[in-house]
Parts: sequence; structure tokens; C-alpha cells
Amino acid sequence: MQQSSNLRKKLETNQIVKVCGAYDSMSAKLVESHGFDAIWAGSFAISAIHNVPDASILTMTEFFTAASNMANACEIPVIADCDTGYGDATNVRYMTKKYESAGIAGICIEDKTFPKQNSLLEGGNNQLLSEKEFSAKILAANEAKQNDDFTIIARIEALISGIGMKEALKRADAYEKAGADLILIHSKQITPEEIFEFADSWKGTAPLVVIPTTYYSVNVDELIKHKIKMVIYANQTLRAAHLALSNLLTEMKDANNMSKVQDKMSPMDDIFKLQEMHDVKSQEKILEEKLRKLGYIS
Ligand code: SPV
Ligand code: MG
Repeated sequence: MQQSSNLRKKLETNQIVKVCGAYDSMSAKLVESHGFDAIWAGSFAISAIHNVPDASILTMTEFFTAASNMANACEIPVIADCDTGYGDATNVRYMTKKYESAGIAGICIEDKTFPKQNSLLEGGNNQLLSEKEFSAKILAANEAKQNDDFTIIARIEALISGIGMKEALKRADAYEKAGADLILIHSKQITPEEIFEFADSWKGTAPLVVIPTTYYSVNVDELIKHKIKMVIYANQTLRAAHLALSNLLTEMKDANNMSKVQDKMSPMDDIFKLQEMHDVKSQEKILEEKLRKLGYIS
């Protein structure tokens, strides 16, 4: 099944859709094998593995390569975090075609100005684009998509920028009218109150998406109660990998041998399984048999 149709099917059930962030093919594959519904190809994590700020430093091509590598490696849908759409409505039109034809299930664009900075950065620049200009980007993405199931998520940064709830709700209405399939309401508060207030006041029909990074203690049950349809755990895998590697390297540096770190790593066989290395051996056997039948091997 196409990844975009798969995502639509999940959105049609009455379950919350659980999406987890990844930063490369291996982390995406792990997200898939642990049973998540979809993968978030997030700009924060992809920027981090390139050691650059999440501030529109990488180009569309680099983000696209990262997301399409994940889509190639996995069967579950990949949702690409496309920041502000890498330019204006024309760039969004081009970008949408490119992402959709690579088998990515959906894109998310946010209503900040380019270049953007990560929304959770203390003192970050969170200037908003006008509602009209962002609506033009949503319209352009809709015109560009080929398959109805390709999903367009409009991300509202009004609460992040501090402009307020009224503006956030007004923009959600506008973006739904422009054709957004889902509305992502982002918050950097440490509690979910403003997200709940938004969800309870929202009169539209587009399903809501949240990213509970700062308000991490919110329960899934509470999200469901407030009619939130999708939860994205955006950067936990990147941060966990960073911590695990840092701890391991500290131990390795001062160790006389590697005995002590053996239980801090996956066994080689787990990596062979991830790579489907065992398939290579069975494919070799099949080839050998065919060559024998052709008389090349006695
Ligand atoms: C990301 O994961 O890149 C996001 C979510 O956009 S946040 O870091 O909260 O902005
Ligand atoms: Mg991002």
C-alpha cells in the first residue's frame, strides 16, 4: 500500500495516531519495528546529525534526501517536517511534487518567516508570516499534489510566537479553508493547558496534531479526551542516541579493554538483522544452486 494511503487509513480509525521522530534510515527502521504508526522526519534531528543549527541552514535537497532515505527503508508512512516550505508558494509547489513522488506520505509546513529558528529555542526568532502568505503556501501544496491521500499539515506557531490564542484559532480556520488536511498546534509551555484550550475552542473539522516535547508529562488519554488525533514524539530518539553514545564513549576512553561496554551495545546479530544481512547469505545459496544447474559448478 502507498504510504500516503496507509496514513489516511490510520487517520480514519478512532485511535490516536502515534508518530515518532527519526533522523536516518536506521532510526526510522527502529521506529517502525517498535510499532509506531508513522515516522516524523524532523528538521531539528536531521540538522543535529549534520551538526548544524535548526535554523534553515540545510537546504531542501538535504532534508529531502534524509526523508526519502527513511521512506525507502520503511513501509510505515513518513511525514516530512518541511519547516517553512523553503521559500514562498512557488517553492512549496515544487517541493510538494518532489516529496510526493518520492513516496513520502505527507508534509508539514509552519507559518513562520524564512529563515526560521527552532521553536523551542530560548529567545528564538519566531516571527510569523502573514496569514495570507501562508494560506497561499497551503493552496499551492494542494494544487501540486497528485494523489488525494497525500497529507498536508499546517503548523500554527501563534502560541510559540506569543501572539495568542485568538490569532491561533483564526489561522487554523484560514488554513483549513485553504485545504490543510491536519492542523498542528505547537506549544512550548511545560503544561498542556493552552493546547487543551485551543483544542476545546477549535470548531473546525481538520484533525489536530501536537508535539509534546516541553509538556512531556501529558498522558495520551488526556490528548484523546481533548480530541487530538495525532501525537508526534519529535526528538526523543535523537536525544537518546546522543546520550547513549556520550556515556559509552566516556567509558571506552578510560577502559583497558571493551568488556565493560558489551552490555551497552546491541549485539552484532541485531545489526545484521536490521541490514537483512542474513538474506544475502540465503540469496547466495539460491544463486549457487542456479549456477550448478547451468553447469558452472559441479
Ligand atoms: C522538529 O522536530 O524539527 C520540530 C519540532 O519541528 S520542534 O523541535 O519542537 O520545533
Ligand atoms: Mg522542525
